[in-house]
Amino acid sequence: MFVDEITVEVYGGKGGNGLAVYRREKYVEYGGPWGGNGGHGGSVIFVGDEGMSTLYDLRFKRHIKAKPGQNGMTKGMHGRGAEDTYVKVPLGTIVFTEGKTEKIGEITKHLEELVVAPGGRGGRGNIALSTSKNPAPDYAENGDPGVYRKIVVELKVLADVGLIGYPSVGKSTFLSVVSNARPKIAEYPFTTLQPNLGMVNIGDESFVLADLPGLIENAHLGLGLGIQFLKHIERCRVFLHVLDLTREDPYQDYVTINHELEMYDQRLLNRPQIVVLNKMDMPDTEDKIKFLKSKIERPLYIISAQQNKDVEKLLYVIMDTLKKAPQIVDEIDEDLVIYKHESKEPAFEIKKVEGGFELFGNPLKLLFERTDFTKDEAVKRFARQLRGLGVDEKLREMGAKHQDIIYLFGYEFEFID
Ligand SMILES: Nc1nc2c(ncn2[C@@H]2O[C@H](COP(=O)(O)OP(=O)(O)OP(=O)(O)O)[C@@H](O)[C@H]2O)c(=O)[nH]1
Ligand SMILES: [Mg+2]
Repeated sequence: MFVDEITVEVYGGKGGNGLAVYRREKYVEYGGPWGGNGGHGGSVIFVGDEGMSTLYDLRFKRHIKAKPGQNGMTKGMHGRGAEDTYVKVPLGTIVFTEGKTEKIGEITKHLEELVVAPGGRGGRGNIALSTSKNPAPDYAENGDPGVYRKIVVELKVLADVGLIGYPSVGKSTFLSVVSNARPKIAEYPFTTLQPNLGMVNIGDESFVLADLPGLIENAHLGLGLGIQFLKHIERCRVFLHVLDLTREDPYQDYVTINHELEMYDQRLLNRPQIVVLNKMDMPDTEDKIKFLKSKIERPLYIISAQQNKDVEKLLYVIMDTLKKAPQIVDEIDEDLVIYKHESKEPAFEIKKVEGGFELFGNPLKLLFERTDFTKDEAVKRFARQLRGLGVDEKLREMGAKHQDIIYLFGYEFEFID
């Protein structure tokens, strides 16, 4: 099965918890704080790999989890930060948030990295939390949770030239003759199930050629392998349209394929298109060639891919056409807001509910999760943090009274005023 769009869940690793312990030494009555910080949680990072051409691997990795950071230790030792989890993806991979509302980023170069789920910060231990006012805190911070996200990963093949045509006309054969790529070749239709890319060197120049699965009538409606491939074709700057001289009516094939391009996106008809008549080695092709020449207004190139006949001449024509071809502006990308990691959301929100008030908001949740609620001091600190954010003030403004219930991420507190 061909995969070019896939939803995966990515989990940044949790930061390690900070530790609260005291130094104990013989003959020393009071030890100072002695707990180290938690290590940073690992991130999930996509990395470009020029050797890959599909998202097939991700089909078996729907949940990608990075490792948690190590907890802080005694004697002031910090927990080790977790290693990041790297996932190789092909060049041309675009990552969106769920529902494709926002673009997280895109990978276009070999070894280019994109953090798709950052790991959480490690919690501070009681050494780091000590201040002149409170030189020996008996609490530490919990590590932050890592970012969890459902993402949509999409691949658009990045190729200069795309081979289009009916199944079995010899597209893969052509790619195999002009590049090092070794696509599957066979006499039955739909041999090629996913795009194959090859680098074509000609003189001291080169271009990337994509061998795409064959198209048939109503491909734009999803017939055959369908619309997925039209999406790849969209990005090629030049089309190499292969016609098979052994087929009954190659002219009709030519018309049908162009009609499919038009139905998918009218602008595709304006892309430079080089028409290649393949399988010239077969007998009785003269009449068809003559007929095609009279009907098709574009220049025609007659070759035998299998016997590598007149192929090199064609490569120079392709290179020339490519140099004159306009760059493709990607309209889709321009509409999208690039996803920003730093949030502009308010620190908290308050809603009046039955019997009290409810607090929510991600920044607030983070402070909540950092807090070790088994320690009085840590809870007091959390209360101070809320006051610092202006929560108390806002609650009063909204009419909160002493001992009203405040609901907070599944917990209940009393409002003390
Ligand atoms: N006689 C002759 N046969 C050819 C030539 N080029 C390709 N073929 C044969 O045509 C058949 C189909 O070739 P492929 O290269 O697999 O065709 P394709 O266009 O990639 O087909 P799909 O992947 O199914 O879309 C194979 O049996 C090839 O050996 C040629 O120039 N002459
Ligand atoms: Mg093929």
